[in-house]
Amino acid sequence: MKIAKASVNICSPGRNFVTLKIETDEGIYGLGDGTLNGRELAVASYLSEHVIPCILHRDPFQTEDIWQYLYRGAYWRRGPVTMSAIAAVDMALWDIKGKALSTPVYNLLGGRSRDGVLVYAHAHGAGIDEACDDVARHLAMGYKAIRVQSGIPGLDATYGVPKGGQPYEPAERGLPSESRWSTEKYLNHVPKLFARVREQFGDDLHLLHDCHHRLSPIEAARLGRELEPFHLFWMEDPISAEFQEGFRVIREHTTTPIATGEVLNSIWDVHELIRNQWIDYTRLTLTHAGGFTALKKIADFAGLYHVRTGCHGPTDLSPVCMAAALHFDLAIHNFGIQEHMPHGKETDEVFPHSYRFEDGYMFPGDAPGLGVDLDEKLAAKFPYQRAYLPVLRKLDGTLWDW
Ligand code: EZ4
Ligand code: CO
Repeated sequence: MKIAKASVNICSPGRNFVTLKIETDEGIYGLGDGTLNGRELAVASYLSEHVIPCILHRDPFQTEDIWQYLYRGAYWRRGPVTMSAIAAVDMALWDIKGKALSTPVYNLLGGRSRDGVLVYAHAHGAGIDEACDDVARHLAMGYKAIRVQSGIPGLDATYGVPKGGQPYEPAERGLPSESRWSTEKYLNHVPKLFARVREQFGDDLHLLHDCHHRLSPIEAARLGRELEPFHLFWMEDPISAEFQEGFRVIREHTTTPIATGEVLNSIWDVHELIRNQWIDYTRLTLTHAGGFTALKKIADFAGLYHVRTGCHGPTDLSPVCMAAALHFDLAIHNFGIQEHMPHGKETDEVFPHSYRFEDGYMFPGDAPGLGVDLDEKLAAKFPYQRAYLPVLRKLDGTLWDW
């Protein structure tokens, strides 16, 4: 079997997605997600102009050699654009392998290591009362793990809390919006939020929180320590993820488990964090970190240090990535949890899939390959629209990490 053709689909059914379709001379095709929120066209042109011409006529079963060719062979390595493009190819090739062998991809990764994939939902509210109502709503849906974010008194907008009642969606169409930030107000508020949530909902529920890169190591240490009585599953991205050594300070001060890595792209971005046992969960995703071929190695390395996985799973990764993540999560040994932000109706219709949610767990389904498709006719009705993530400034106007 040979790769006969490959094409990039860019569509916007609710938000932008970049999908690579690889077709073989035997009529089998595979899909890969290359979506990079706010920088979609960079990955699309990297694929069309620089990657597709190099993979034609190759054997699609050679996932390791093709991965090495695109990574080592390109001389220029790493970074979100490159690694998302490599991931899209890798995912599509594993999809082809599964379809050619008539088996779901998880069987090619070691087979099922568990019955289902524990997922966490997002609960949020303008204040503590509203956030608690949203936790109750997600509990009623069956979720066993819930991330909680709430508005901060004195700040107009906060990460993870949408304006109005709609689901949280990080990207906004048009140019980037700007909002203001105060670390002091945030640090004073968050322990109160979790005190209330634990008091109201008891000990069984797994609670998570995303600091979204905004603190210094010692500020994160203070927050982690103050959250200890509420036993979080994890405190996510307390500081900017590329500052690997900064995590040492946090670790020395608190037993609150730490997760990071959704913006990281390779083993070289996390190996100090893992080797020094400064984190408990890696957040790297298949799409932004080079696909199955790369993430399997990162997970195996992390497993040696009792670090588990918690793949990023926002709406800005397509259902192709969600499907791929569920195969990965079901198969690897040191799986921790999977983020689940359900896609909107339009997205789900453009990407029909076999995965499903039931009683707090997700299941990839038993369709051969990834079990996800792209309805290209329907996708054409939703053309790309420029969109960006917001930009953040401190109250005095200093540019800050969003
Ligand atoms: O801000 O996916 O844990 N989830 C997150 C996400 C990220 C977006 C960025 O595109 O932090 O909401
Ligand atoms: Co996050």
